[in-house]
Amino acid sequence: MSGSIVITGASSGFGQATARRFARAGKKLVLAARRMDRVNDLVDELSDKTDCIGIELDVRDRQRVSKTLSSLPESFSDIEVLINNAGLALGLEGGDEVDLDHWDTMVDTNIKGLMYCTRTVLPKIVSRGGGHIVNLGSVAGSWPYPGGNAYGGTKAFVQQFSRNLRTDLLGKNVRVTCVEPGMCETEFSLVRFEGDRRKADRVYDGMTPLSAADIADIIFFITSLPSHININQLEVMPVNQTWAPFAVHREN
Ligand code: NDP
Ligand code: 8X3
Repeated sequence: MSGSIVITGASSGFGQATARRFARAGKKLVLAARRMDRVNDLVDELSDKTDCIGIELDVRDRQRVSKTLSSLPESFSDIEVLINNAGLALGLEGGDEVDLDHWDTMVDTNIKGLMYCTRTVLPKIVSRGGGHIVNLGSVAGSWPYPGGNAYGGTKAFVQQFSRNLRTDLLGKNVRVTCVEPGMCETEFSLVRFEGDRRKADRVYDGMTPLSAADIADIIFFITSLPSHININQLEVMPVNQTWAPFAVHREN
């Protein structure tokens, strides 16, 4: 019962690499993002390996998510795996200085967009008799760092939402996994710093971050396990990243 794999945020980073990984295995792909030029390039690249379509989707648009994901061409409409990957961080300012629009955008994309996609696709997965939801969380959902404020909050939502879905879906043969990476060099920091390449590059300077292909391999592994196995959460960091010690402000 091999159905299609829907990947949101397929125009870059993890989404793009995951599409390439699944294409190598001949899986049928639905690739979604806002930047259709990139999605179309990816579809062209992968089309000789597998059946593949691109769809223009802003996950923040509730009506459009519902309409688009409910009206896929028939040969792609049997969705087996949804990879809720579209997401972003904006800024690293402290909570007393932050641009409130940034918080809105992160909540609208990372939380609400992920909910819209899930709510649209999940009944289809249940009615086909099983499948898998993979949500992209982050180490920022478990571990605080300065400037992580709302971004970390959105990823904490993703973590707990994933666990709660597991409990809702007991007996329905649907797997749910929250993948929680640490530092990974994609366009993530370029987006976070609004196109400032120097600032983005400095994040990964002098250390070896994870790559998008590393995360794609992990997602492929999780979804390829025998169907009675559910990886609930998978936290992964580069070896050169760990947690910070407690910070103490001293008066003297
Ligand atoms: P990239 O910036 O490289 O890719 C982000 C993807 O999300 C793009 O394809 C973008 O497509 C898509 N996206 C953003 N906003 C929307 C939207 N409103 N509607 C539809 N698609 C959208 O970053 P990553 O690949 O690194 O990030 C992917 C996920 O992994 C995110 O959820 C991120 O929070 C998470 N993550 C990243 C880590 C890292 O260090 N890189 C670590 C932990 C988690 P487009 O702009 O074309 O719409
Ligand atoms: C992105 C990873 O460590 O920059 O989710 O927050 S981190």
